[in-house]
Amino acid sequence: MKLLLHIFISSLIAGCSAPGAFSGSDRSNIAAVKIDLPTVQCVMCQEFITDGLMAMDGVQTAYVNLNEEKVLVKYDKSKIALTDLDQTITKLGYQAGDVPANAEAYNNLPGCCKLPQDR
Ligand SMILES: [Cu+2]
Repeated sequence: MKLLLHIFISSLIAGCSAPGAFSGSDRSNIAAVKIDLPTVQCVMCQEFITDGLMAMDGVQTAYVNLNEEKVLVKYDKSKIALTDLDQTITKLGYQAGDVPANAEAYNNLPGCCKLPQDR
């Protein structure tokens, strides 16, 4: 009797499932900065500023400290410049460091968020 051996060669294609290059941010691009918020008043201000900064592409975290009147921002330097952060804050109606608030935005803030002399 003849035994026929059929040899099946199966080629296994090793799927190299490496996740590939992350298109996102490189850790070395992350910077942290504290920006003075001399006109910040209340919890609402805190929310406005946090939300405004977090909405920016490249901002990782934004934490407003009401007692210190500062915001701590971690951001991607390859996407955002420090002046962009200032600009976002001033457009929300708040002074950012030495950069004055946008007057119109400030006028549109709720009363509790304005300086005591403007309420
Ligand atoms: Cu407020």
